[in-house]
Amino acid sequence: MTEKSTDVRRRLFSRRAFTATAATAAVIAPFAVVSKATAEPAGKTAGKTAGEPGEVRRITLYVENMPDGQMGYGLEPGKPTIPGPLIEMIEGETLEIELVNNADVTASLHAHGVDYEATSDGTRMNDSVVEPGGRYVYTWRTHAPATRSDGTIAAGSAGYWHYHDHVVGTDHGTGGILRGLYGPLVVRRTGDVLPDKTFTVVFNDMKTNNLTPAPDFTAKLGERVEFVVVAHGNLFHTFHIHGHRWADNRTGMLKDLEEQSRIIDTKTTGPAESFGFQVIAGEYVGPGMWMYHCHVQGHSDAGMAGTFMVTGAASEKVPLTVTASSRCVGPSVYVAVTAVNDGDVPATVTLTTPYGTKTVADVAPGKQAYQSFNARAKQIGAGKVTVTGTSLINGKQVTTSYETAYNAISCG
Ligand SMILES: [Cu+2]
Repeated sequence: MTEKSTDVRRRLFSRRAFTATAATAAVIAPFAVVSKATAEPAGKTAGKTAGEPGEVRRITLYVENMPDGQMGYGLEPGKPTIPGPLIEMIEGETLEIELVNNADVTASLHAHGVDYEATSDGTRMNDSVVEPGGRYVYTWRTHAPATRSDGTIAAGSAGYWHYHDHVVGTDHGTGGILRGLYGPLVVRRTGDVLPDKTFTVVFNDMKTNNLTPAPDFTAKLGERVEFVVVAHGNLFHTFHIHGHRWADNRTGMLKDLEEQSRIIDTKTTGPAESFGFQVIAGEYVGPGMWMYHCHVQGHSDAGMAGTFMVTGAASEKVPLTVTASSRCVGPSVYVAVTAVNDGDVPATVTLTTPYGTKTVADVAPGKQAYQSFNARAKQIGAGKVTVTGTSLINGKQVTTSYETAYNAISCG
């Protein structure tokens, strides 16, 4: 027998509180990213891009024990998360990470994708591990793309990478990774479009972010959402998300209309591989509870599935300020109706009264549709006008209706 969809939903939603912290793990962002990102309100994503690389930055990362034998990295003592905090860099930057080991076993920090000396590789072999109670500084460098003297291209560091322990349990960190010592590392290129929010999905053997079922994520319709997907352990996984798709390239976005990168909605990822992409939440599909899951059937059936909840945004309405009034022009009554477009996009506005209807196409943001309707009478009772506005919002045609009253009036 197949499981009823309501049962699936109940199961998927039965531990929301438990996963909330995992979905909102802390973020380490380069200064340039922070200053740019806070310059504009969330949702206004156009033009929000990664800035120039900053100075050498230094952060402190804590390794700690967690309940049930798990372990996590955190930016503050007593606040470890699984996955660990999102660490963002801009190509050209150097990050010094002081790892403080508050756990009861020797731990370390090993990064993928960035440049480092052997003494920053997080292995026992290079003595770059941290005893309980100890601390150690790892240095990660990054670089922009360049042309070598022979004309070939040296790739830049930008990409969706990750970090993890390399010493707990075995000299490969097998125990540390299993217990939760892993996290996302995003290296951006100057000019990259920044997301409104980033979600990390780590398929770790048969768990997702060390949880079963997988955690749930929430975004507003139209928000630019970034997913970082990592696999760990001994299994291959196929990430899939419903209703959304991306380009199979560095950013997940097409650079221009000519780019031929394949558009996909599934990607298979093996141990320590990672990728990332950005989507506009609900674009062309609207709000809803969109499932994401590993598409290896036995894995999804075993709980490697969660939801990407896209809620309706405020901008899902066509915002109009509507006023109506009755007045005398000589002996005749007129009903005047005004609708101001308070939105960010043009709206087609229809004004409807008992005395006639008028449609004004493409009313620009800040502009108004206006009509004074002749009632062809000396007096009228109180009544109502209806105004509808229609706009294309997030690729979807949205119509919103408003009603406003006008007063009774007697002229002449
Ligand atoms: Cu899987």
